Amino acid sequence: MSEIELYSYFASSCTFRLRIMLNYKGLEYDMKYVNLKAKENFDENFSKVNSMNQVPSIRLDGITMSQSMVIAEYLEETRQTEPPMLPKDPKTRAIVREIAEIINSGTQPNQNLGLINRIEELGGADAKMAWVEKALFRGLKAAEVLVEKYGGKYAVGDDLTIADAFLYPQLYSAAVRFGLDVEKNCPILHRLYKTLSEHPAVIAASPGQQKDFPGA
Ligand SMILES: N[C@@H](CCC(=O)N[C@@H](CS)C(=O)NCC(=O)O)C(=O)O
Repeated sequence: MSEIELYSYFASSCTFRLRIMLNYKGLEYDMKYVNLKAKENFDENFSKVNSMNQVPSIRLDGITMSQSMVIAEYLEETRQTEPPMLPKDPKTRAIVREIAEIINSGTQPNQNLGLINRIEELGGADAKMAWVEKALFRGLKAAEVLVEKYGGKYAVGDDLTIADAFLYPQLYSAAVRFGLDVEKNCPILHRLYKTLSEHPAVIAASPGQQKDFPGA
């Protein structure tokens, strides 16, 4: 058994962020699968792991913690790589966090399953898709401005950072889950998406590579 356990669902973009980080850092981790479609996140036992009834959660160093941004920072503080995923220069570090937060608090919550299902109930499938497209591109276009200014090979400079770990799953959701035209709306992020999709840490973290992927 590994010293790290990750509560994961193949299609969860928030968990995908941490799978990328854990892979990039070369850390061994065991998976605990939580099927969101089957609402296993609302099981009593899982409520004790994550009181928001969401994934991801992680068990390591004798504690269980939730919220992917918090976990990402903890992993970086306790298992730093060289070069680090949070750059040492405070200004560059702030840009990385800004991009991650645009995704974490400004974009992903607007595509969460419960919310978009409710929009569909109230307004139908077209209303749901119109909402998703508007909300996702509002966040992604904001991130694109920063990547245009500060990006290099990756989102910020030439090294993979937490910004990439947060951006890639959101771009994947936009393109694959919702079938949106990322290339047309965010050409710079689309190039980054293509670059990242060839990184081994990203490939191994992808939904289709997960053991709980339907048909895997
Ligand atoms: N801010 C949280 C968001 C977690 C989150 O929204 N998780 C989604 C999957 S990506 C989830 O579990 N959704 C099921 C639900 O909310 O019922 C984080 O970054 O960890």
